[in-house]
Amino acid sequence: MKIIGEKINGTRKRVGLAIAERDADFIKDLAQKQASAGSTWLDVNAGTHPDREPDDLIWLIETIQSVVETPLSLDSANPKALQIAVKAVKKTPMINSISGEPERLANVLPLVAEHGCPVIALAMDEKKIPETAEKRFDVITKIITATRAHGIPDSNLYFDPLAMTISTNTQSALIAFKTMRRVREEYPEAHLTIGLSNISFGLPGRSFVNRTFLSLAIQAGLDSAILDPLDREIQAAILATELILGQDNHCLNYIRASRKGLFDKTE
Ligand code: THG
Repeated sequence: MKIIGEKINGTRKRVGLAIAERDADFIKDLAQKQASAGSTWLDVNAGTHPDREPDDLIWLIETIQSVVETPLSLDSANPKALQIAVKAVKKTPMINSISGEPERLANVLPLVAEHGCPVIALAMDEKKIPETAEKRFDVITKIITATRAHGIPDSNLYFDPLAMTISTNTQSALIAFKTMRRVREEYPEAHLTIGLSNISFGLPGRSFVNRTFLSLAIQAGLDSAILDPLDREIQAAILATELILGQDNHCLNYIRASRKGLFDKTE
């Protein structure tokens, strides 16, 4: 399971403030903690000001890269910001994200192909999220036709089936799982990812919902996720799920985490 650390996101209040005030120490600390917690990529989202996004993104990238070597996941819907950001990174970044929207595909796929980037593709069109797994899969097929035409290998694709909140549609998780299983069958080289915390929005006891969803999603084929890597209970749930599903040879990862104190009580 590859983790994309979610914490450097300008839509979070404290991070938005740090970006506005150019509080480098706060961002560096988030970068170091998430890197030590085993993130494969650190998501970098500058927030919601389109006019300031390119400058904010560059400052974030340079600040993060001054303390960690972990590759970044450039989280922006703006192709121009992505183009500028790709030039500022030291290591090949993940692009988060494309969708079935023709304009976004046309603008971003050349960049992805040229730099050999892994890329997250949302199972949605021009800002519309299909209601059924079948229709989400159709969007995914449309995307993969376009990525293949640009010479992008399926193994660089991370499809995000989109976890809509269960409180507004009780079938949301099932739709995501069904989409994932279909991708696993039809495009076995492609990967799957998901933004974990959406699923529980508006519900009490969110962490229980998130963790249980994550375990079931791993069984449906999820092999990466955008989540809080500093959450020990999420980390423990991932390790226990992989252990149970026979994905942890000789139980090594599970036992190693135990030796490092992951299951120790903190108080
Ligand atoms: N798919 C893809 N990319 C994404 C998402 C997705 N990027 C953004 C988002 N969704 C994932 N990132 C975050 C980052 C932080 C938080 C949630 C998702 C977060 N949320 C707090 C919470 O849920 O309680 C509230 C905010 C706060 O702490 O201030 O921290 O789905 N491809």
